[in-house]
Amino acid sequence: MSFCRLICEGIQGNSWFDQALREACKGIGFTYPNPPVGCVVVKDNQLIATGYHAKAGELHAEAKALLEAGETALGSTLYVTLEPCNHFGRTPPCTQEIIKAGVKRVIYGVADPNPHVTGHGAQVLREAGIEVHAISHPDAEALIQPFTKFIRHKKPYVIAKIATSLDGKIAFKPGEQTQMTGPDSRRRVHRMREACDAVLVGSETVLVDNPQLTARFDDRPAQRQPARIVLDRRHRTNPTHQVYAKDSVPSYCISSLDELDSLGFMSVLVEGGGQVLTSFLEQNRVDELAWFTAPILLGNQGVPAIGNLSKPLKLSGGADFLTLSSCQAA
Ligand code: AOF
Ligand code: ZN
Repeated sequence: MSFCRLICEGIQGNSWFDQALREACKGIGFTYPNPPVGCVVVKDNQLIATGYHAKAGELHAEAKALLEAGETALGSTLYVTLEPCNHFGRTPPCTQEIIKAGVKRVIYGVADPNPHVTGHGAQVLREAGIEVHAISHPDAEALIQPFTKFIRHKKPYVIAKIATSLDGKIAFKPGEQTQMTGPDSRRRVHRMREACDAVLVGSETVLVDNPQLTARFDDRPAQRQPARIVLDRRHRTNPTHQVYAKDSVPSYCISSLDELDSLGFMSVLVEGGGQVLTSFLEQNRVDELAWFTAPILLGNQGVPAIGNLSKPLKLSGGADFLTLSSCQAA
């Protein structure tokens, strides 16, 4: 499971843990610099309360769910996607809320990669006599991939999105826009934009496509908009391009990947074009590749998706910095 697949397909199952994951998903895109976290409180096989972390500075998922549960939390089981924290940050430790509420059992999906928290939350709960199970859930891991990368490396989690013909081309001729993918892929891409902190393209894409880089859906308003970034080393773009529209989200024009890091985003969706994607790949800066393949052939004169590489790049198995997230053809 990858972060992209999780945000595009959602959580399908109906276990208590799946419900906690579904709660967590409500916070995706809003929690920066915190991870999205979800929680459900269950007693006698009945759902008592739910909670999710909505925004940094606001209640953590467990605290919110326990507040809703009140006294009925006594003797309950708490399912939470992330190991409960045991530190004073913007909010007090969740472990103390859990102990105070008299929770009997805690089942959590993944350890908190935050060096201030790792291991201690579970340990403190166990010391208080609470039964604790860490289940290493792959969806819980996927959910916090951007947070994990950001907290460990102080760099954004990079998702590279690319749409090609079956023969790996991104346009029929240079300088020409070729519509390839259909409504399903389009919906997925806009969902990715909605979930990521920022969307990045190269200057060539701005000059050829003049994209807005906003999240748009046919059947609902977008819940949030990503910041927009143009990687423009030669200063070819200008304020009249749509990506620089003066609205509620900021736009940035940058000339290096170091500059990208200093912007401090937790997740960035790189949408191309070929040169930008190649430079991210060459510099080992792609964490996840969302490759859409359209049932069309563009021929040898077509524009290749990837430019020259200095060495072959193996996408799965051999290279752990890349996860191939294949999405079906339109
Ligand atoms: C939890 N439940 O819902 C979240 C957690 O500054 P604070 O107090 O909001 O703490 C932020 C840190 O807490 C964050 O870096 C991560 O380690 C953890 N997030 N923990 O038990 C939650 N959002
Ligand atoms: Zn907490």
